[in-house]
Amino acid sequence: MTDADLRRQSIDTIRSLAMDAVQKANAGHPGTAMALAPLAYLIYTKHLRHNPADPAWPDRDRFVLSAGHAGMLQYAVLHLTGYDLSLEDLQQFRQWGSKTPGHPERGHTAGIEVTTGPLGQGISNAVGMAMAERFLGQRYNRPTHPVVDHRVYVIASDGDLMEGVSAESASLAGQFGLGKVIAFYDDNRITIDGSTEISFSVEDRAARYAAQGWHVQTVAAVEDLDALDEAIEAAKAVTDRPSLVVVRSHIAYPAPHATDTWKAHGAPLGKDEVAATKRLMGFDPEQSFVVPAGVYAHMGQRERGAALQAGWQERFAAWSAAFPAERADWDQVATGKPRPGLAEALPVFPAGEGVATRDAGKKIMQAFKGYVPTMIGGAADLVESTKTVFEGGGLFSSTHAGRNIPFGIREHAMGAIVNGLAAHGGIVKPYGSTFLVFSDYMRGAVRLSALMGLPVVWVWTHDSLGVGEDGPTHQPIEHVAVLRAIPNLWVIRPGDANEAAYAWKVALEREDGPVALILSRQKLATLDRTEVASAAGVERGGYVLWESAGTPELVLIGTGSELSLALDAGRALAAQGRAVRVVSLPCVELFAAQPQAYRDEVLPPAVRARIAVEAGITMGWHRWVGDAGDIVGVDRFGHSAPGDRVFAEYGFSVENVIARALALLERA
Ligand SMILES: Cc1ncc(C[n+]2csc(CCOP(=O)(O)OP(=O)(O)O)c2C)c(N)n1
Ligand SMILES: [Mg+2]
Repeated sequence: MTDADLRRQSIDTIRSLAMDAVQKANAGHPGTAMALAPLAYLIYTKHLRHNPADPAWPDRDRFVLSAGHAGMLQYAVLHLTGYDLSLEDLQQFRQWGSKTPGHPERGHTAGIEVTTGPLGQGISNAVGMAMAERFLGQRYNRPTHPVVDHRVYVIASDGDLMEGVSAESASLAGQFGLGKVIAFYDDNRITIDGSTEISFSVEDRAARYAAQGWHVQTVAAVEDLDALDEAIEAAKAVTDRPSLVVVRSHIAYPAPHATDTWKAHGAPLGKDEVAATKRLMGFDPEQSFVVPAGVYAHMGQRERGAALQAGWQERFAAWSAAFPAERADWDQVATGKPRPGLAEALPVFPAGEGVATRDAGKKIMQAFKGYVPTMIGGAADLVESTKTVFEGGGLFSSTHAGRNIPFGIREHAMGAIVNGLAAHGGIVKPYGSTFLVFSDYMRGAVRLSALMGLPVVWVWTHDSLGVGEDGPTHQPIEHVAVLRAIPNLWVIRPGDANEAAYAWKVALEREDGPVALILSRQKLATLDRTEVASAAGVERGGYVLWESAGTPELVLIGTGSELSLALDAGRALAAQGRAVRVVSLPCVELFAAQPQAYRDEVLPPAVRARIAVEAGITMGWHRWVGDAGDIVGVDRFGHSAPGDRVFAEYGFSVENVIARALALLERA
């Protein structure tokens, strides 16, 4: 068999595995996996610098299948190139407990870098990965000793390019000149609802990317391996701009009836069409999951991968010997933890002074920045407002990988890029920030950060009615509650500057998922911790802040800007002879994770008169106040006026909280 025959047979094996797996599962997306088999084959066997035996090798090239629905394409290639993914695993495609879920999932399957499926995310994650590569390369590489030097390959579909998030991230990739990004756009002119003639034919995609600063090439046929190869080599040679290769393909090729039909996107081809396609490709139509002799040997990458990694290991060893301090830093960063001493370095804020938690955050960041030297991030054009910055850290640009990323007004891409920074590894830990009200604009990425368990920080400021004059468009009402609804996302709304310091500590120390910090625009009284409990209670999610003498008959629960309101009301009620406890509950998720005994200690089940005070929708609070409790919240939109006035009008006053408490005590 000639080499060309082997290539052809290998590519057809990918197609046949994709058809078979989808057919067996009776669900999935065969068409694009089949059509793009030549591209995936060429990337994985020739260009991608990877080692199937060690998918976590730090300097490997990254590969992202942004068109996650074509997951079988990647599974088939991972199997054939030697990853820990067996033929049986492919046969279990989309089944309970299998290594081959319906869309690729990070941490679940060897060789999958990020979870994809929500279109537009993967290609945006790739931008973050390339930024991580740039930052770490600048930090660690020394002349003649490159230890961070790898590319990020992406396959994207029409949907990826249609989704706005990809336009935002492409704009940033162009701005920063991320030459390590090589993206392939599958120009198959078809989506689920039919031809792109109806929805995506006027826009010139190649021109759009060129206008965004990308190096753009076109390959007329994905079947033309030589042309593809040439384009990839040219893309590699362009190092000052990201590359897009527009590749014309025909969905489900070479299926005789399904090719170029939208039906082939998301449904099995059917037994007859699978058989007909196999006949065309010279495969036995009676058999499934067949890998012809010679294909494993031809596609296997363990040998090439081991050699590539060994070469790097040698450079790394030489670098380690020449630069022991850098190596020690590398090892510390590789732990994923802040440097020792972080807790002691956090500032303690004096009582009395009013400090907005966003301002406290700025001070806290300066205090800890040396303990997380590879932490980078930024705001969506709101540094002046969210106060998130590493002073002296420099800006991230096309010429310098500073610690402060100017994301511009691109919340959604910021979310996906921060996820990419985290997924790359070595960035401990990335963050993104904007107004809380615009967390909606990045929610798709935030959800994925939680699903992937990425250790990232979302910093959202201007957290309630306290935003004031900007009015209802800028006053987040339902946001904290709907963020709490995302599993595995910890949402912390600190009640004063010292709680903010502990909130940051929790965020920096969490390793298995994202943490959201909800900070205030307006000043909050810094509580006198000699009179109330230590803010360290934040680490348990909730704690008894203060209580009057005697067994409590009433519990007031506060978060964020409403904490001191709850405290003031509690003290006033105590002065009237009531036995009152005030609980700070800045992080519901952490509190819920505490042992029942601790939770009962803080919120004694016997005390049924409980009031929660939070300037947001009441949804979710019933769990903590119980069916006999009450909630001072906001179940309508806000209002344009000075913040104090809006708070007062909406019932966030000591008088109202006292009145509601007394009414509750009457009822209970
Ligand atoms: C954000 C998002 N919206 C919708 C979907 C559902 N969906 C999956 S694939 C797809 C479009 C398919 O067209 P294309 O992206 O061109 O992929 P192809 O069928 O050509 O492989 C859609 C709408 C999704 N996965 N993500
Ligand atoms: Mg398409």
